[in-house]
Amino acid sequence: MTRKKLVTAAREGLVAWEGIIAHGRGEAFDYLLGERTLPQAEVAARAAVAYLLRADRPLLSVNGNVAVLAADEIGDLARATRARVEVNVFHRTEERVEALVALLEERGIGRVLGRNPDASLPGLEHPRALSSHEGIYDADVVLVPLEDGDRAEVLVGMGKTVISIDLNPLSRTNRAATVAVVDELVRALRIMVAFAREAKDEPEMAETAQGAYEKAGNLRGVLGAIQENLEAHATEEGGVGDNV
Ligand code: PTJ
Repeated sequence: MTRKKLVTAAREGLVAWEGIIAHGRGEAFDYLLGERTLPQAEVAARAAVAYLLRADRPLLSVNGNVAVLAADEIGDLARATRARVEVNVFHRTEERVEALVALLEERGIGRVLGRNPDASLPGLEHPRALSSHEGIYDADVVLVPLEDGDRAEVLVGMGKTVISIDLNPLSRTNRAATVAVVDELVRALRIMVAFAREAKDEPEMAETAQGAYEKAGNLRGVLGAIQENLEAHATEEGGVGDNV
């Protein structure tokens, strides 16, 4: 169903064709993780929410894949964390930005940014650099699900707290991010929404969640879980298991 949704959306011009390739890469990593949320991802997701709740200017960045797969969850998270939402695509055309903003607005997200960029991220070529002062450019904490590595690095270089959601534990985005949530987009966002609702009026809960996250150890744990999963399959009778 997810694949079909993305392919249909790509034909309609909402999702970039590169987004279909990115999805395939994500699926492959999800198999390696055992298609479940690891405890490490849960810890990272809660820390990510804590950063958003404690931010002055939290911002959720939405690209084609994210709008098509998770518009409702993005809306829920934006409301629970009082974050702004900006459509910010890598493969930019004005028509696609307009269609994605309209899609998010139809799903009940008020005043989505992205139509009229008035700022440029340093070090990126023109269409990829466009952003809004009211949104990504002046945000202090930015959630960038399924982000391209170059842009994630630029945002970190600008001094922002960057939160990634990306199934590839080795991606440049995850390596650059302050908090890397290695989980499937919709699974991760649902955990984040639930925790945001729980912690939004509980500052100590958010502080504890932020303090409980240590990035290097968390990513080591994710790689260890992949290794264990592979070893379990490799030692099953008859060789590899059936989830690949
Ligand atoms: O809509 P645009 O123009 O902004 O383009 C969006 C894509 C995704 C094409 C663009 O940001 C891009 O090129 O991203 P990358 O560099 O391919 O990185 C996307 C990452 O997301 C990869 O590491 C994938 O493994 C991961 N990924 C794909 N689908 C999911 C995912 N992670 C979590 N959940 C998914 N459903």
